[in-house]
Amino acid sequence: MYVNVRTPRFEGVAPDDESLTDGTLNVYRGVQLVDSVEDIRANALWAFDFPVSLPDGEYTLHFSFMDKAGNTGATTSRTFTVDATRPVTTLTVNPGDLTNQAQATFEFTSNETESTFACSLNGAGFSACTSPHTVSVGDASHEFVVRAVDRAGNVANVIGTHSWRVDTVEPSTRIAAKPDVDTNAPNAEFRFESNEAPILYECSLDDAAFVECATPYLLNDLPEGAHRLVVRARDEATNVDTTPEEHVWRVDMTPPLAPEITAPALDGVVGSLTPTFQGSAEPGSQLVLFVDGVERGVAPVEPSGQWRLTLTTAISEGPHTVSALARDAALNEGPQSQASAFSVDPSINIIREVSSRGGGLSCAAGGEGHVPLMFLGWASLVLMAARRRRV
Ligand SMILES: [Ca+2]
Ligand SMILES: [Ca+2]
Ligand SMILES: [Ca+2]
Repeated sequence: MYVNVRTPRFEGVAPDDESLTDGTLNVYRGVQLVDSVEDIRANALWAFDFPVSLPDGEYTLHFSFMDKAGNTGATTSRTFTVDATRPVTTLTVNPGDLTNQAQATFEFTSNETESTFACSLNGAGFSACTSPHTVSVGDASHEFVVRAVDRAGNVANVIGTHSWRVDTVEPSTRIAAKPDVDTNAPNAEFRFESNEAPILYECSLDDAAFVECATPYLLNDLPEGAHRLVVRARDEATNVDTTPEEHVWRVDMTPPLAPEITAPALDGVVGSLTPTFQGSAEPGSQLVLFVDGVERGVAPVEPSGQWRLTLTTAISEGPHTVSALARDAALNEGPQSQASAFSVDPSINIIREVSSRGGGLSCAAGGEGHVPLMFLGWASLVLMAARRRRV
């Protein structure tokens, strides 16, 4: 048997025998006598605490009575082990400081064989447990304590404790700042946000593998063309946002070519003080029109490459020049086209009107091209329009 005190208590009942005198109890460690207790009264219950402090170890006790003739009677022998030393508990496996697993498994040992263990979770009472020991807990901070109890019943004062946090919820990701969908900048700056902190981000640029990326996230010297950045937040418990955010944009550093102006034709004559201009330019770009070097309007260029712009404010009669440039979606501006001369002469409208009322007379006064020398009669009106084509 095991005892956990150094001065164990011995108890017994002496046989009811008038022929016996007092008894003697000898305690041995191996063959060495540790101490003797004599004068144990016969014919009675007897009990005493052993008078000598016994170091931890195995002992044998011999207990016997002597009869009145001096003969030693039958000897009773017992072995016992003194263990008054508390065991030491060691926690060998724990779930780490932070985990995304609701189940946590602990493994623990004692420095003494045949120890038993008692476990406590979050301050609850200790209950018997064995290693490995698994607990299921929710998203929160937790504390686990385990202590060994040796064969003699000594409870460890060196206990295993572990505090940890469970986080099973994946974080969210938001792109808070990003480049324009169309940009002429080869560098891009992103900013990310999440509902958790501290937080890490992982980025995938143009379908490359995800790599850790801090916010702000700067990209330099991107080649022209389409780009796609996918970003996902990853919390410290390694939960990853399974619905990443993405941004698609295009780097365009190439300005459009100078537009072509097809109407009015070079040196053409228009009748309107708010003439309509037409031509072609880079599809999808914006056409910026200049009359006499002054910007007079902006018009979209159709996917076909055609554009058309009618002035909204009048220009004066007489000679003018028109030129244009194209500005693409990334705001690259191409060169201005060479200035093209044209004239405004409202009188050709009268010619056109006269022509249409007179019927049957061909007239090229459609707002473009030249008007040849003509002579027309209508009522009392006689009008001569003379133009010399300058080619
Ligand atoms: Ca012990
Ligand atoms: Ca989380
Ligand atoms: Ca471009």
